[in-house]
Amino acid sequence: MPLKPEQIAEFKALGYVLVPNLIDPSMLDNWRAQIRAKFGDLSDPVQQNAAGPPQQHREDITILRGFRFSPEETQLVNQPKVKAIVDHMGEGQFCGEDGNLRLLLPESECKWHLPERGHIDGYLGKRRTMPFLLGLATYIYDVEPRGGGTVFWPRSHIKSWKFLRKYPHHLNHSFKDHPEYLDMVKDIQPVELHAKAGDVIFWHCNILHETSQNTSNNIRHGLFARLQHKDQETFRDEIPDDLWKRWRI
Ligand SMILES: O=C(O)CCC(=O)C(=O)O
Ligand SMILES: [Fe+2]
Repeated sequence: MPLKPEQIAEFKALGYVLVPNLIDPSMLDNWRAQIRAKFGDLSDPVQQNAAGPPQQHREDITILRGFRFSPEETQLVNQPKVKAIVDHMGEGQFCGEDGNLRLLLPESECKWHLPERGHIDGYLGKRRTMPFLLGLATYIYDVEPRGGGTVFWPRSHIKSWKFLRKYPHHLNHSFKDHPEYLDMVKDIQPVELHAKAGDVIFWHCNILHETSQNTSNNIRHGLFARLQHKDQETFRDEIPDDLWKRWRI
């Protein structure tokens, strides 16, 4: 089941698309059971810490590092409806393994606000381990508004591409803090993508996005996978004259 034409149009225009209901409820139950079996009761702060310490810059984020669902058929990238869409978007050229499970802990007493800045997963400064990628995100439990949905800056993938066309040497830097880039994206209203468990967000590697804040009472369980292009080494420094050159949509 590939994307519908209007979903492709949305992905191209906004830089992301949220597709409802791509994971079977039985698989969601399987994932929840695997997480419980491995980490116990994650609502207990001691268990959260044991599963992965808070991030230095964000005490409310814990990444369950290195954890992968098993067997492989249970991984996000191998869910039939997800795989069909990924294969369609890149004609089978996107590959990679399951991503990180990121917990966003509730701060129910805090006032919710949008993040001020975003980051870009592709073109990651000097290391640039994955310059070209397709991002996937799903939530393992429903995420309500202000409950920790990832925030995206719509259409910023096009701004990133235009910036790099003008300043190709910035491929080697993290250009997201460049004054001219900041000026290009300053009028964009970021959007919090809250969603039901099992909806999947597909996003372009140039899109600005950021972890939000969770003022609900529930832990946000986010599963994020980054699928690289299998031939990325052959075009590592390319800034294409057509943004959709390597895509098949
Ligand atoms: O935690 C989030 O909502 C965003 C995660 C993210 O930026 C990433 O995995 O690349
Ligand atoms: Fe990211």
